[in-house]
Parts: sequence; C-alpha cells; structure tokens
Amino acid sequence: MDLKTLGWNEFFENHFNELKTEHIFPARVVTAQREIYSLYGESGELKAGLTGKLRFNAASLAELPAVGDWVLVKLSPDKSIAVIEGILPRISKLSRKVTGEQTQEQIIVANIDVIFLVNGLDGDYNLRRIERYLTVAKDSNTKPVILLNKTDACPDYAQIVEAVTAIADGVPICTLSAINNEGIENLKTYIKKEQTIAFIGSSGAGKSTIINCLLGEGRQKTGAVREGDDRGKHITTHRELIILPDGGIVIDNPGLREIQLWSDEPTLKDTFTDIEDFSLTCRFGNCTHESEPGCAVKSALETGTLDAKRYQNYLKLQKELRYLAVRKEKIKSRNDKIVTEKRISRISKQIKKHNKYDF
Ligand SMILES: Nc1nc2c(ncn2[C@@H]2O[C@H](COP(=O)(O)OP(=O)(O)OP(=O)(O)O)[C@@H](O)[C@H]2O)c(=O)[nH]1
Ligand SMILES: [Zn+2]
Repeated sequence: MDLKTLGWNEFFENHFNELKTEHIFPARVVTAQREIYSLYGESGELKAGLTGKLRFNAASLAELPAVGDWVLVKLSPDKSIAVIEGILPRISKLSRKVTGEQTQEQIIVANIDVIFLVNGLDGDYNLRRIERYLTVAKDSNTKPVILLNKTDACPDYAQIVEAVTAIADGVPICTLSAINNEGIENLKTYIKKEQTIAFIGSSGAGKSTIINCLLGEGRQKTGAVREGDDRGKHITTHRELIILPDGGIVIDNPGLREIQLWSDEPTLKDTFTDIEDFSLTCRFGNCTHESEPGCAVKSALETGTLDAKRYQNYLKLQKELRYLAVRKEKIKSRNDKIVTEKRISRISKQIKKHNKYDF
C-alpha cells in the first residue's frame, strides 16, 4: 500500500528521515487498545506493542501513540513481532480530558486535516454543544466544519442555520440530509485526496450514514469491514480507517463522541470573540463578567445584544477550564517529579552496572 494513500506527506517524511535507523519503517496507528496497536504500513496491516523504553519514558498518556499517529516500527529478527519505537511529531491532535476523575490529556485522534462537527437537526441540535466542539477544534490545529444533518426532519432549519452562523465565527457550515443523499457534493468539497478527516458528534447524529454516502457504491452496513481500491490492487482497510473513493481518509473512531474539554482560557476567548470584544470595555482588566461593577459583558446581556444562554455557557466553560488549569498544574509538577525519579533510577542502574561489570 502506498503510504500517501494513508496520509503520509512531506512533513512526516522529513521527520522520519531525521529519526530513522536501520530496519525502522513508518506505519499509521488505526486502533489503540490496552497497548496493542493495529497499524497500517506499506505491507498492509500489522499488530504491534510498545518498546519498554517508550512506555517507560512517557510522562503522560499523550506521549504514547494515539489513533492517527505515524509511528516508527521495528520487526523482531524472525519478523513475528512488531514494536513501536517512537512517534513522529503530530501535525494536529484532538484531545479531551480522560473520562472520570483523572486529569490527563487523552489524544482522541492525531494528524487530522479536517474535523466535521456533526449535529442532527432533530432533537440532537444544541448550540451550546456546537460551542463546545468549536472550542475543542480551535485548540487542535485542524480545520473544523459544522455539519447540520437531517434537514428533512426540520422544515424551518433556515432559522437554525442563522443561529449557528451567529456563533460559528466564520467556521463553514454545511446542511445535509444524509438519508436522502442531499448536500453530499457540498460536503465533498472539504475532503481532499490523501488528507485525513474525522467526524465528531453525539450518537445518532448521522455520522455512519454520512460516511456511507461518501462511500457511495462501496457502501456497507455499519459494523462491516469496508473496502477500498488502490489502483487496481485490492485492499481491505480496517473499519476504523476508511479510504474514500475520491482518496480522502476517514478515521472513524468510537472514542469520538461526547468530549470533555482539554483546552485553556485563551482558546475559549478565540471561540467567544463577541464576549472578548465586549470585555475590552469592562472597568476591570481581570473582570470575570459575573458580579463586578462596570462589566460591559453584563450590560450587553441586559440590552439583549448578548444572548443569555450563550453567556451562561461561556461562564460554565470558563469554570471548567479554570478548574482544569489548576489540576493540570498539579499533574505537571507530579509528572516532573516522576521524570526526575526515572532519570535518577536510570543513572543509578548504570552506575551499578558499571560497578559490577567494568570495575
Ligand atoms: N431523518 C433523517 N434521519 C437520518 C439522517 N441521517 C441519519 N439518519 C438516521 O439517524 C439514525 C442514526 O444515524 P447513524 O448514522 O447511525 O448515527 P451515528 O452518528 O453514526 O450514531 P452512532 O454510531 O451511535 O455514533 C439512523 O436511524 C439514521 O437512519 C437524515 O439525514 N435524516
Ligand atoms: Zn466584565
């Protein structure tokens, strides 16, 4: 399989050339489950584990391979076992906080060019969720596109498009009815050959239906292994890495569902530029726009220039991010300590080894 078909480009090539050693080859991570990775490389699919060194040196989950990553792989001498020796730098990454109490960054997917934020225009549609998705996408270095699916189920969707446009801050919006195969041509204009795309959105928003539309003739039931065609050579790609007839690459990962934020306040400000603009005239530079006198955000709220629900969502996200910032700081100092301890343990092992063998 040609690596370019899987999204390989000059950026990865250059880094690979810097890092490669003998018998190392690149492959792309398609699934990651408990440190067993399914990879795609020039020779097709293979399973791989991690070298002890990579696992040991990783100070956090984010330093382990993620779906979408390009990794450096080596085969055992009898070629029966593959191990991942390193990760090539990422062009982009979509992260969330790991679910539960832990505060750790989890990379949901790496090296995505376009992220489609899928919303159903039936009961699923929610402006606040779109704001949340936009905040996640802003931080990821991917190009977001908002998809409003199921236009057939919402006769007056024009109003919704207007409301979404007001919060989208220039992010493109596509309307479609995947079930009727409508709007798909417009959607395709955002998908380029050899570029990687992903869809996020809540369950039932229509992600699988949209992917099936993009597959066209090759459409298959959800859950089945999909097949692509590579210049006559028959290849079967993994269900989670789909090569579209026009050459776009879809990463369809069950982890791309509800997203907890892994971001920071400056990113929030990028998403809520209207609130940021109002806040320039708040009396206090560090105004939290909650109870301070002379708050321009509050007065925009009173005059109706700023929507109350949008404002509430902003405060909610701001609180979440502040809490996260405190937790991140704690984790960072703990990780720094672990890294130092690991370094000391390595040095002391080396000293012991020397004593034993060399002196
Ligand atoms: N009316 C209408 N229904 C749609 C449309 N697109 C998808 N659906 C229906 O919505 C339901 C969910 O669609 P899926 O494509 O499975 O949704 P999904 O986002 O992949 O859901 P998960 O796999 O749970 O994440 C199915 O019953 C689809 O037939 C549409 O354009 N209009
Ligand atoms: Zn204020």
